[in-house]
Amino acid sequence: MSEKEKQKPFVRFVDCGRPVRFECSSPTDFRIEADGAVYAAGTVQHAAAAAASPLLIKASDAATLQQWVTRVVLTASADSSQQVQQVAAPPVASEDLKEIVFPSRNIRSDHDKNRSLRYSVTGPGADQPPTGIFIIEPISGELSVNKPLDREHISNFHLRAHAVDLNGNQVENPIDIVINVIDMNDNRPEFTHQIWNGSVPEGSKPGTFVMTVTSVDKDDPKTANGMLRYKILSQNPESPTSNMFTINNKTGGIITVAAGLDREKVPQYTLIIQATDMEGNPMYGLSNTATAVIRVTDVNDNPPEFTAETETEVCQKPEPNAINITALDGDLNPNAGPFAFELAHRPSDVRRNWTITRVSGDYAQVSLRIGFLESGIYEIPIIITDSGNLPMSNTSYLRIKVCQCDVNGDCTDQQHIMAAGLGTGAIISILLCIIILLILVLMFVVWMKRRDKERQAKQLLIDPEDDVRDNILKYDEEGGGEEDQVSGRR
Ligand SMILES: [Ca+2]
Ligand SMILES: [Ca+2]
Ligand SMILES: [Ca+2]
Ligand SMILES: [Ca+2]
Repeated sequence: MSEKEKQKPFVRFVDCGRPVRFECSSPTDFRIEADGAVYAAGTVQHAAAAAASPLLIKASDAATLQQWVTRVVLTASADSSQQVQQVAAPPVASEDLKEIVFPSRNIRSDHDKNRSLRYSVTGPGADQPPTGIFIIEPISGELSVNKPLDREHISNFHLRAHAVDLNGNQVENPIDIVINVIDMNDNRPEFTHQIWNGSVPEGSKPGTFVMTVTSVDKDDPKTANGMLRYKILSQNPESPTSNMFTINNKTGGIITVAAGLDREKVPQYTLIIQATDMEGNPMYGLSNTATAVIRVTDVNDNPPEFTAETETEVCQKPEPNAINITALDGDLNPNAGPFAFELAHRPSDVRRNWTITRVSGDYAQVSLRIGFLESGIYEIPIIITDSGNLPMSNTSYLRIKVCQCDVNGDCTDQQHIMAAGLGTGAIISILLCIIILLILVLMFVVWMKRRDKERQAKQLLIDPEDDVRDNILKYDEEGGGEEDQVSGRR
């Protein structure tokens, strides 16, 4: 690069009307003016030196805090003896300045000082499909971007620049121009499925792998624009804790992080997963969400039990009375029914007195095995076993009241049932209340009778005016009662 060239800007950036501030990555070799013009501060000998530390130009918008960085690739002229200026120092076009004529670059030959030249560019992006992206001003040699660029579609262009005189004679060898399109973050991460289905057995330990979700970003994965990070936004239901799962932020692998998965309580969880580019930066990154549905699969962790009634009555003599029993298991088949019903071996009289018959998978009948059983209350231990691979069983107690029955098979010794139903204390209390009530009634009747008799006696002997007073005095003096009446009669 000659001294004269150093006085001219070799690339000029435009601010697109924004109040941006330009910065240059190697201020010792280059400088950038406020108007976007880039000057070489020293002599750039070879492109290889520049390629080792690429020249980066940063534009910052102080108002919105947005920043744009673009890279200028410097390559040597095809032949330094040729006087085409910096034709091989191509601009790097950026995706986000799509419709702006940016950056412009003059392709000029020193020959045009003497004669008029006409410039042109050829290759894909110029005269070959996709045509017209790059245009060159024929007289000034200014190269510009004329159409939107999309790195995700075409990441670089190879153009050739030509200079001919007015007679059509080639005055320079054609120059190669490589234009690399700098990636901009113009694509959101996209999940490959909107709904992801996974499953995990209940009771799994923390750290158990569940599933992996995947999102893709069309931007350059070598830049932050295409570097994704995952996170769980929400979990529904938040039971037994709000953080039952965690996600590997780079791989999207979901694992359990807490104990307490119980299908019988929460058979399914729904997670909202978010993927964000710019390495998960919440301020600048673009995000998208998907749903992960995690089914909790059944494990045999519940023994079967009686469905409801565990207390019943039966006649002393067998037939036709059999007791129906049904069982229920919190698990799903085959960890639940069909069930096996069995009388316990102990106490020994259980199997001697009773028999059990399975009617269906979850239904059996208990009946008397012997011809007669004394009235009373019997607790029958029944072992119920489920069909799980590792079966679970449970001993449930059936409380049977054996009673005398009439011809219809109904219990006749109702007083026993009442006695059994009410506690001794309650019965005593009721009897005491009745006795107290009877005493009160008796006292009232006696008092009424005595009053009537007194009245009849006084009416005959004493003046009616003094009657009441005298009666009271007498009552006070002698304490009242039967004696008074008796002495009065005498
Ligand atoms: Ca992106
Ligand atoms: Ca992009
Ligand atoms: Ca079970
Ligand atoms: Ca279960």
